[in-house]
Amino acid sequence: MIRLPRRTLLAAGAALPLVAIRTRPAGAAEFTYKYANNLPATHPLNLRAVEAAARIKDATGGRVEINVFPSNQLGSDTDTLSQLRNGAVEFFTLSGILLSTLVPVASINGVGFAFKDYTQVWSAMDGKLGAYVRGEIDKRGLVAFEKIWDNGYRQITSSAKPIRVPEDLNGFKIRVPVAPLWTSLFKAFGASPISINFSETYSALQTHLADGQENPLAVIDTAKLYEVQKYLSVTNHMWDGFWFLANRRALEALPADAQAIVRREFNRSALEQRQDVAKLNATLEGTLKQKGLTFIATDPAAFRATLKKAGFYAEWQQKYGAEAWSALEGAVGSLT
Ligand code: X2X
Repeated sequence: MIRLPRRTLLAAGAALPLVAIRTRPAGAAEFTYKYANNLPATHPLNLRAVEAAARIKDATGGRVEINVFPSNQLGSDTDTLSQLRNGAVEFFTLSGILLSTLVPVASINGVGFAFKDYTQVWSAMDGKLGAYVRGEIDKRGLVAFEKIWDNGYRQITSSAKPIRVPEDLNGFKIRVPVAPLWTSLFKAFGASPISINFSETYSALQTHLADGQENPLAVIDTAKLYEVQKYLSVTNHMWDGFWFLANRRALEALPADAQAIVRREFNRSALEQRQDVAKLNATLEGTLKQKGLTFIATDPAAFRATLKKAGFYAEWQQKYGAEAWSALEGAVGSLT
């Protein structure tokens, strides 16, 4: 046995706690972050986000662990946006239209019947219009990654009566997400929009607080809204996407290389998720018919004309201002 002077032993002992503080338990991450969203775990957004989180953990050598919380597990969209801002949640995907309660111009992609097709959507959102919106988001202390995720073209469902023509919306009690653009659009149709967070939507339809709602096919399917709705009118009345948002302080707390990895992998998953939704869109009409929904074709020109006549486009042109409106019209052509 080697005899050490007492002084040496004390010094070694004193050093131990320091060593313990510096060393993480094997396998524990240096940064454990939360990513919240409002969609069911089976939606392509969650399937692809889980993949991104696994790639991030791998590529950062286990330093960054991102736990995915689907289905508003951490709170409604309204609550989660507050949590994102104060840092209780580090990442959140939120519809740009809902984000407009904080960043007004972020709802601009939801202007009724603005985008002709997906080619136009992606070239605008990956191009100048998207860059403009991300710049405005940036001013509010949040970071939006470059690639927006697809929610989709929205369609109207109903449990009461089929919506075939714009006049059928007269007095129709329709759940809309909590944002002024949605309320304005359905008021322009003469409907009675009720603002309800997505987390309460299924039960609002089940209890007939609302007779209808509007969402893309992939949401109607994964959230099982077909269980409480009868008709689906193919209106394509607006295109909606989810910005992948980060709390700036939390993102910037990561080492630069890890920040780049996080950004890269979520952007990659966004592109893959867009493809997933495109594939689903090709089959979901059949799936949802089998699950009991009656599909109704509509004439988009008639719906658009109603909006125009009600002054919807003039109102929003004025609200967004000349710069934002010309960024939109630059992508989709004249709307007024
Ligand atoms: O709340 C909705 O309807 C949803 C899921 O489409 C959005 O996030 C806007």
